[in-house]
Amino acid sequence: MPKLMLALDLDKDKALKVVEEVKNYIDAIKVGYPLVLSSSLDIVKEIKKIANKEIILDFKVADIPATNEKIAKISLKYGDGIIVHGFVGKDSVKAVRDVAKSLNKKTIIVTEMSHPGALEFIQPIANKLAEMAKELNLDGIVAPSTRPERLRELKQISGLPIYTPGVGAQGGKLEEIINILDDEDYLIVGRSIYLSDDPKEMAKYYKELL
Ligand code: OMP
Repeated sequence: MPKLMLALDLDKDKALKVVEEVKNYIDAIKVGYPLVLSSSLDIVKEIKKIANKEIILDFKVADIPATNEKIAKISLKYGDGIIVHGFVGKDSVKAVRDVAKSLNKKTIIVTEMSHPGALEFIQPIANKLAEMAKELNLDGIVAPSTRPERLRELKQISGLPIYTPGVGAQGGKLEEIINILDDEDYLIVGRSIYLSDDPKEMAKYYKELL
């Protein structure tokens, strides 16, 4: 069964409340800038206390190798893995991967993004990013649920676990991608769970469909 990853782009109080409500129906959590910048990295520990799930840091790290390395060293004291950008080049991605590997944590790379603007610059290089992910033996790629045919292709190219956002608020349909996903893959859902009137029911709904 593919895993359900809750994206938490919320402030601290709301995030902790949602985690408490949905914890029995989710497998993993993704913490990003809106939450960490409005609280601190300690939020990761607070979430773990409520729900002892895998937590991935969505920091989309995109800097020179020396700075990427520092970001990875600080961030990966918290969380179980980190999301990086690949367009900055292999050396920058390797810098994060090496820190993550030494700590037994995951490095996940963004390939094609799920929003319309992804067609402008990142889609044309996305297959190469998926190839790089394979070559560097990373732990997964982010690929879009909003474009099922691209999701399939990027999964094939990388041969790695997929972390796929876009279902729900961004218009992606779970029924159109469900057959592409394997047990090792993650469906990322944020707003359509945490903005719903009943987050628990929505999380249960996605979990059951998976
Ligand atoms: P919802 O659109 O609210 O379900 O949230 C999707 C989550 O996935 C957000 O945290 C986004 O920042 C993230 N995301 C995308 O939506 N598209 C991408 O291409 C990549 C990501 C990501 O890296 O997680």
